[in-house]
Amino acid sequence: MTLGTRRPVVGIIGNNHLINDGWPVHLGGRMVTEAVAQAAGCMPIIIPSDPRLVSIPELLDLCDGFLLTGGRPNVHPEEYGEEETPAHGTFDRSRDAVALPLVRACVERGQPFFGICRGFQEVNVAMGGTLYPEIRELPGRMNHRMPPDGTQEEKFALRHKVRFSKDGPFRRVLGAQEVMTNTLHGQGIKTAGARVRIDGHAPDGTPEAIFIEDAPGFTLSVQWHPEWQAVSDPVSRPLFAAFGDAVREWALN
Ligand SMILES: [Mn+2]
Repeated sequence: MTLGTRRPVVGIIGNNHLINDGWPVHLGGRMVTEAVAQAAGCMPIIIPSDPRLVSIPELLDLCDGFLLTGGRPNVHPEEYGEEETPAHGTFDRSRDAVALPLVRACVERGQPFFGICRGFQEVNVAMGGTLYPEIRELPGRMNHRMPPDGTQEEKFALRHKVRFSKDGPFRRVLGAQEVMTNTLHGQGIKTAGARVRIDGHAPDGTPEAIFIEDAPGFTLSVQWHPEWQAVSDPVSRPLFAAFGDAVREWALN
């Protein structure tokens, strides 16, 4: 099969938000759409993450791959069998209801997805893993959250190392054992889900890079934000390029 004039389609699973004092919108950041188009070479479309509006079979059919974005709302702890507390922050139950079954379906089919930040946490929860609501409160952990003040450059500055395992896919894709990344997350993986392999850690032991063991498709997901300067950053670019290659391959088969 050929794709004709269109590029492979990446469905962007973003968040439901209220803007302008209560105006409800489906949101996908421009950094992400630009990264998909310019660094992965695919056509970005923003999916309304609401199970009343879209079904999983339709999404799998319409899109060649999926990008699960970061976002302020966290995966609801009920999804991993824990009670809601104030530390868990805000939620997006509609997104949970789309993203979690979508990840499981993609793993099963070998359809590519790339999880970023909340998306990374979502992949873990979809596979049965759990999260810490606030990792900076754990002994020995650094603060991985976004600096509260400063310019966008300062917020997305490279702030910690991530070290990959010797024989894992991240080292293969990036050609490096260790890289520097930004860090803008409050939550982190507590226990890894079934087949979730932690392939990279921050120096304080926080999981930063995962993939799904024995999954037929692209499943790499990261706790940091590679969409920041995706075209020029030496770590972001190969990740998006590898994702784009996987989506192209899926689209052609
Ligand atoms: Mn981090």
